[in-house]
Amino acid sequence: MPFGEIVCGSPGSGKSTYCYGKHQLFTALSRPLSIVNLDPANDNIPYPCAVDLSSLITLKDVMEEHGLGPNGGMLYCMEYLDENFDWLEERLRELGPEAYVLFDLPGQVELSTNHESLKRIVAKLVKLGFRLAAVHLCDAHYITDASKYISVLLLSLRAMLHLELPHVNVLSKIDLISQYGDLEFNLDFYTEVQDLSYLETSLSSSLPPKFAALNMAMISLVEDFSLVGFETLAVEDKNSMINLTRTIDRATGYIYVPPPSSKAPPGTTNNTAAPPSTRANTYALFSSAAGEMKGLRSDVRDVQERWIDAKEEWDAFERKEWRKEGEAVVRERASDRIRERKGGDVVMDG
Ligand SMILES: Nc1nc2c(ncn2[C@@H]2O[C@H](COP(=O)(O)OP(=O)(O)O)[C@@H](O)[C@H]2O)c(=O)[nH]1
Ligand SMILES: [Mg+2]
Repeated sequence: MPFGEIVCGSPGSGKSTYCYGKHQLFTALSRPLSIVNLDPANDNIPYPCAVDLSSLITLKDVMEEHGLGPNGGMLYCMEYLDENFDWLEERLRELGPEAYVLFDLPGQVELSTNHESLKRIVAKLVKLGFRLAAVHLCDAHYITDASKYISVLLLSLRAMLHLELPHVNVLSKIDLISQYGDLEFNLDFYTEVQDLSYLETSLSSSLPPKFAALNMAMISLVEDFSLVGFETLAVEDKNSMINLTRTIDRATGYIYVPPPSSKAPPGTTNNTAAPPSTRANTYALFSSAAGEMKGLRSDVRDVQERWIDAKEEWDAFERKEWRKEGEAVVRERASDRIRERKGGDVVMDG
């Protein structure tokens, strides 16, 4: 039974870049990964596509044929995919039962908050046996302004309630956050969605007084659900990608399932003949998987230090480390060449 991620978020939030980053990371880790592009407006796809929606339908054709604008055209494409789900099913089956699939979605917000097609597509994927998590990307820029932050909280909450999947909210492009000036609170205030009433002052100073009550009502709505929290992502930072991957692996349940080839200790799985994603690995569950996540920058305070408090120092440090690594590679190659040449000489002498 395959696992997968529904990668959603507004246009430009970094969905396709994230898919490409994940492709690079998983290639380095030798972990299987297939990417399905479901965004008919994705022109320059940076990653290798296992399945591409544009071979079923293109936004351009829809717009021309039905006289629709880009937004209506996009919704039409999703409805069309919903109705022709067999096409997708057939291609997904070719990826095999052990596939790990990323679904790169269009950025139209209503798809993940109101429109029924995506919800039906997700339900069909779940019926096929997919274990999915929604990975909802939000540009970290939004946390620099209290009212935008509230809107991002509501949007995330709405997507969580609509898609009804295990949900991982992500503040993307966190590496750019220091460019937008000082944050009013530390990063953990925003990621852990702490006491939102602190935002009251900045909200009432930036909006007319008649909105104050509305703001407070929205704040208490988000707090009542206490569902929303955020991970952070800087796609080019390996540690950031690894931390996020770990969180998602927990959300989908991937970490609890041993790979098909693994030898589980006796008595740790219920039925070794059962399909892999129904075999709960209780051994992993209580020893490592449910334990605390430790890794460089797995704590949001370290993320704050890396990208906000000491960004320049860290940038300089990493540049120095990369240079050292580069020089080591050059030295190694040079000594390999010398060794090869010497080896050649010996043969010639002989
Ligand atoms: N600095 C930075 N830029 C990013 C990051 N992720 C995405 N971007 C940039 O954001 C822009 C939009 O990304 P894209 O993946 O096309 O967004 P999509 O519309 O959600 O698929 C591109 O210019 C990316 O290079 C990130 O983590 N850091
Ligand atoms: Mg995209």
